[in-house]
Amino acid sequence: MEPLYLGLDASTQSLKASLLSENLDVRAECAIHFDTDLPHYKTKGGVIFGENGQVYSPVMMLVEAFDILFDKIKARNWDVASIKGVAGSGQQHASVYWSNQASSLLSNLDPKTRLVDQLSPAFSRSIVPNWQDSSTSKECQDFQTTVGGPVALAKITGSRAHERFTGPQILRFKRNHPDTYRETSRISLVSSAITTLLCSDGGVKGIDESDACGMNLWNVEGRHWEQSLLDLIGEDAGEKLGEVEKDAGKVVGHIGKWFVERYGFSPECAVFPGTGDNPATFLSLTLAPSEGLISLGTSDVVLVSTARYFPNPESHAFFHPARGANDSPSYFNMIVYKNGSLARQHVRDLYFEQSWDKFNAAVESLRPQAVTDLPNKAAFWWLLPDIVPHNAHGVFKYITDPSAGLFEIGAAQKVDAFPDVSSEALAILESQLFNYRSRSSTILDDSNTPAEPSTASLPDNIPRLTRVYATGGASANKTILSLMADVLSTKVCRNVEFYDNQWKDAMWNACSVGVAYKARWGYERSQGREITFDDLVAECRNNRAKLRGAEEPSISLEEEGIRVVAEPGEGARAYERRVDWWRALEHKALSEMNK
Ligand code: XUL
Repeated sequence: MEPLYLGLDASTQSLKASLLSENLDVRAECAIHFDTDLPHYKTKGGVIFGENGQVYSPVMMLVEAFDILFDKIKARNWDVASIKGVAGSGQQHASVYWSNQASSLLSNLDPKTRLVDQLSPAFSRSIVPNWQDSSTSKECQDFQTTVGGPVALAKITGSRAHERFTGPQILRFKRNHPDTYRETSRISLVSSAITTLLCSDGGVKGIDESDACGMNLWNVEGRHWEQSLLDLIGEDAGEKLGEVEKDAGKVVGHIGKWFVERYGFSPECAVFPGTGDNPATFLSLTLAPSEGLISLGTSDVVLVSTARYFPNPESHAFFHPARGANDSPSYFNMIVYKNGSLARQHVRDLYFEQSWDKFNAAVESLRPQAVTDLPNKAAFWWLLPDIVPHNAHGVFKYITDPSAGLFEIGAAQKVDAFPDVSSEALAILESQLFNYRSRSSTILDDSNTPAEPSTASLPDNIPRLTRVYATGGASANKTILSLMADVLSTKVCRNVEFYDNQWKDAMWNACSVGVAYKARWGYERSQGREITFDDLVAECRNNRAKLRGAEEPSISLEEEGIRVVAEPGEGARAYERRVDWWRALEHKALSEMNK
């Protein structure tokens, strides 16, 4: 029987599973969609919108989703008896509150009965606050005041205070519901709650260290809960949060009896620590230091992998999600922008008759083709108050003086619209991509002091990502990908998989696949082999290539599962010289916004 590995992903809207082979081929996937498969919880997009910015989901919806996901897996005859290891991914920041009955209920589950009919009393709080919640502004202020402001909080916890982060959420819960808080025995993140359910041995499993960095509570460099912030919450906050799991590939238990007897899992199937959905995506790409990901979705997200800790109030620094207890620490940094696809679509609809073809044609007709084609127009579309730059709002367009120096903006002229409509398409894309280029370069620039990035003029050849992966809806747009390669001055890649005898765009779910990789790595280590996560994934890819009969056995990653979809052309050199020019314009827009 072929050994298999399972990854689960509890995201905002669904619970998904991916089944992988020993060499990390994705064999099968299935999903439960909360709105449609569990309509009685009455969620929209997986959540319920309450008052005063509250956004949450019912905790029992997640539990019932487990019931029907595993029923579906059984109906599809997945060979669960051959699964050697499993790990879960969960939406970040969201928290689960266990009652003091949790332990005995979890260790005495009846395999003949659904989880939803047994576990309701295991939770002290019936809801899971969602990452879209914005009800904790007061608590965020309190967090920052406690440690001396946003920069200080970012230095300690990897991020300034954010309303969706778990620490401020817990504090608000305690203030509004002190009795229920007192009745709570343990607090999990969604990822560690999944791990707890999978083991069902009575123990509430530790929060994963990478996911703990999304809480505003974890001292990232010291690798412990930040005492001053635990004290701010008070009343046993440390005991409720428990030990953090610092070895991402450790066996934390075996799959529970409920899964063995009800569905036929092997009792030997090992469970590994779950992690957050962004760390899991990071794993699915095995990002090496200086590599990055740009996800072009409703909001745009940029991930930058680094060997050093670079906390900055504009980004979130996370611990690497696949480090063993003895591995040297490394990190990834995440920047989240609200005005992603929404703003691009707005410009398309306003100027290009809702047509991407027309939008793309405008970009292609004007984009720089040579080092001398320096951009001289920029447009900042902050339709929603943005996260980065903090609270930026409004629309600002500039035409700059062609006689000004390379890095200067000269007498930049503010305009309502560009004289040539085609410039609207190029200017929004360039400005968004310059933003990702500029901030990823700041993170990668070793001469910058953490939390106090330099604003001095940068020379040509400022640090850049050595490779960037593009995901999300807009990554299907070839013009956007090609401009991305130019503005970021790097190769743009996508994951591909080999089936029907050819390479095709990988359609699998990155988060559940990323944690299945982690289960595969953890299992290898549990067999007594010391190997890093990245080496294990590379080894599996090589094995796959050999099995496929590829001519070159020690094949490079580029040929085995990763396709370069765009490379920088001549125009890249023009953009390279204009990063500082763009920074000066952003600065100008922000100062005019505040007038
Ligand atoms: C990240 C964030 C979202 C959630 C989505 O900070 O809030 O990406 O992780 O599930």
